[in-house]
Amino acid sequence: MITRNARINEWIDECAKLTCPDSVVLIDGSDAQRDALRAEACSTGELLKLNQDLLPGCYLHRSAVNDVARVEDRTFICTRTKAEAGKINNWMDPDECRARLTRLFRGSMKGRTMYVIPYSMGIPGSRFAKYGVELTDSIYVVLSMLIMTRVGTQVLDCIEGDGFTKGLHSKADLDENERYIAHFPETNTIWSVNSGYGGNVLLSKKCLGLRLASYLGRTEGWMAEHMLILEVEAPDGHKTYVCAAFPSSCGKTNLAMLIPPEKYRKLGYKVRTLGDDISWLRVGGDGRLWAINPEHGFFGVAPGTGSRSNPNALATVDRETIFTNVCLDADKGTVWWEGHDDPPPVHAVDWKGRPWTPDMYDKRDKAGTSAAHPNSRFTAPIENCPSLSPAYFEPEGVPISAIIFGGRRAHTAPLVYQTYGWRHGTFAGSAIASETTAATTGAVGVVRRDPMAMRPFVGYDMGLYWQHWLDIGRRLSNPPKIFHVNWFRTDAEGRFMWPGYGENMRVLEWILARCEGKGDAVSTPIGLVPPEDGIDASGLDLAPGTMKELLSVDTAAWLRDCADLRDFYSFIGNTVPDELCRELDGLERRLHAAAGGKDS
Ligand code: OXD
Ligand code: MN
Repeated sequence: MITRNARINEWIDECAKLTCPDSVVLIDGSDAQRDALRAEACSTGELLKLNQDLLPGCYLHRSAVNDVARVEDRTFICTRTKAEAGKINNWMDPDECRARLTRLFRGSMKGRTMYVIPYSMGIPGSRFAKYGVELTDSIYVVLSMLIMTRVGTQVLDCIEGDGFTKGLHSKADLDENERYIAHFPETNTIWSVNSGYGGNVLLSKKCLGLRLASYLGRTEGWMAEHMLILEVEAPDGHKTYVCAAFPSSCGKTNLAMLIPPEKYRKLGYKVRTLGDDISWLRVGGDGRLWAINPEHGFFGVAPGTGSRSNPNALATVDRETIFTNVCLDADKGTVWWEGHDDPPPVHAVDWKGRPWTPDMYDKRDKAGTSAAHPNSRFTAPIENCPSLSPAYFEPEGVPISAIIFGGRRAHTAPLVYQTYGWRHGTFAGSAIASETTAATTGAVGVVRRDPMAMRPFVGYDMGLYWQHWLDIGRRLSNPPKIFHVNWFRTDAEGRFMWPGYGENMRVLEWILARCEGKGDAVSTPIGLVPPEDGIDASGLDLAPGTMKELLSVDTAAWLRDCADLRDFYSFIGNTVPDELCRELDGLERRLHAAAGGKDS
């Protein structure tokens, strides 16, 4: 008997009969068990122990070369009908999917141990926590889950009956052609097979934390969002909480760990971190929107992390961290990646385990020739973060004053604008888009619509998800104000016009002022934009006219964007809420009026 919960035991038995492990081991959350697993993983080469004097408790893992990222094309939502999964998600009939994956799981754990990981998303026992049990044949997954979530027998005590998400994961033989990440929302189950990459196999994160949670949130009246949470303390001690959603590679972890420029620090401003990836949001008794970060660690992208972009992240990963697919400094037993402060190691070993020198780098084949894989990661305990807010530990979370959406837009979106209210804000979220860069695709400026930065993570139909946003808004008597930012606007030479990173505090300052009914704003067709002197640019070395340009609204570009959004809405289909269609009509009308006004 593995646990005292008969439902959990029955399910473990069923999965063990299918996958045939040599033994079944319960993960109890103890340091002793963790240490034994670390030692075992080092003995098999699954982990490499780093220099324990310089990086105590830190290890390096190298994944299979074909298994380095989330696989959206192999991720399925298996609802009874295809319509429930919607147009964006891949869908498979649940019976067909179970049959197909049963073949792959059959005997897949022979010669291996099946680990049983009971974990909690949120503080165990709190009203907002959700529980999961993940069965896996990977020690890397166990050790990563111990960092990313709250794991152990105390979680089992919180689970009643089948009130938990069932997650079954097997590395199997890592066959990329038979790799599946399948979600069964109706039975609260996840099956993941043939991958070892975090986003596909740490089933707490994207699978439960966003896809199943968004589905549960719709039926239970709350929201699961791809959002960071941060706290800003003003000089008078007043604390404001902000959530922000950005598509991948738009700097969520950096914003979550922002250090204000010296000028703000001297004035007494403080920014603290509550989360960098997932927010679960509920309507409070006070009519405000309350957020928790249900995770317990960071699974961040290593390349680009340096003392300019994110000193707090650097300090977070100097102990008890698992690095995946970064570069090894073979002399020092430490790690390195592109964008690190240090020069490349003399004896560097790249993410594939081969000797590496800087001259091998070819930007046309970044992944194949960089020392660290562009999607190499750190998995680090949240409590390591120097800027962690004590409010992270509040079981009921924090009241949110502002929601910030953002994307990577070279021209269209201004540095910041405020929407006219929850409905217009929901519309702005539905329209989030990010432009791909030449470095990643070869085609500059290809717009990928990524509504609320949730395109790969909504566990049901996108139109119904937007309706859920509108429905939640109606229950909020004091809703957060909704903003849109764009740190990535470029000039005629393609150079970024805004310095970003810590200087984003200047934009936050305007946002916070707006939340308090202060701060000037100019009404434009797209929303409320700061006047040219509305953002404090003192001490920044901006060329004359830059702020004007950053805050300008290019009517023609916006009209083109509206046409693209109209196509996207048609693709989503007739579940797109009428209210959002009317918002789109209104925006187009205002833009035409502005364009007409200018022409005449
Ligand atoms: C992501 C991540 O892919 O957080 O969004 O890993
Ligand atoms: Mn993410």
